[in-house]
Amino acid sequence: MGEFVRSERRGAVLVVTIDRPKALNALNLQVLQELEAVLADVGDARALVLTGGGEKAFVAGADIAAMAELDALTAHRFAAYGQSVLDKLEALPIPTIAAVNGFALGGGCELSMACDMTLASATAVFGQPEVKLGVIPGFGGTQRLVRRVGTQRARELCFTARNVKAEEAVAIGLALRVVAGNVVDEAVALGESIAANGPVAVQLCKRAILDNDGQPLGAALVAERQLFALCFATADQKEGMAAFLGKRKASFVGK
Ligand code: DAK
Repeated sequence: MGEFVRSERRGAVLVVTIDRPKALNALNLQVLQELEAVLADVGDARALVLTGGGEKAFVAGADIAAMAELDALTAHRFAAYGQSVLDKLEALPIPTIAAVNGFALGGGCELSMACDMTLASATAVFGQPEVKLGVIPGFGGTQRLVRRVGTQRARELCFTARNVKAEEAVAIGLALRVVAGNVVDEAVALGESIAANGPVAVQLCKRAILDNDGQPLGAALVAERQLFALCFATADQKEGMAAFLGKRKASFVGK
């Protein structure tokens, strides 16, 4: 367990909390390193929920005090490392859910977009305010934001640096839905509902969607049918179909 990043199992779901409330959970090098270490060992969890500690923030961005010390070379290294950690999060085999419980600004918004889905509390605020600081998004914001909300909206959000509240975040596709109650509980419930399905099939769905983003349809469909065929090499496919035909609940083993 790190100083700023902790994880706990809730059933089949691993809940990872970035907990540095004095700086509204801002991402410095140590936070990124601790997050990378947690991502490297998710055990047999079937879904991961990522959230922020404290009442106010998911993550209020990259650490501005730390960034203020960078030169061009160290800024490039910091961005490359941050991008690599977010890439690992995005490529995690199991589904990931960002439970956004307050400010998700700059690197925090980018972190939420590296997750498969985002649930927003009523107090969630998203945005890419980097241009107010004289920099551009450095952890993938100019790229993943386009994929989530489209080119025109991404341009508007990056150029204006304006904040986006929870309802609007849902309307533009930045979040899946607004949660009235506890957003982490709701994210865990979503993770548990996913965990009830065939784990290999869920993981291959993720692969099919992620690996083929932006590919021509023909090539993507070739990849999809290869992954579909792969399912037939698993015990879970046999169990899932036998359970349906036997009118009973499937018991998946993840193989
Ligand atoms: N970094 C460091 N400290 C932060 C922080 C941050 N991003 N956000 C908040 N804090 C600290 C505040 O300094 C304050 O510390 P103390 O003064 O108490 O010591 C404490 O958290 C509480 O914050 P506030 O007092 O400001 O709280 P408020 O409720 O008044 O305001 C706020 C909340 C979220 C609106 C405000 O804190 C705020 O505007 N924060 C900054 C948000 C922001 O601009 N985030 C984007 C950061 S830029 C790159 C790599 C990465 C990136 C860019 C380039 N390369 C290397 C190329 C990414 C950039 C970003 O993420």
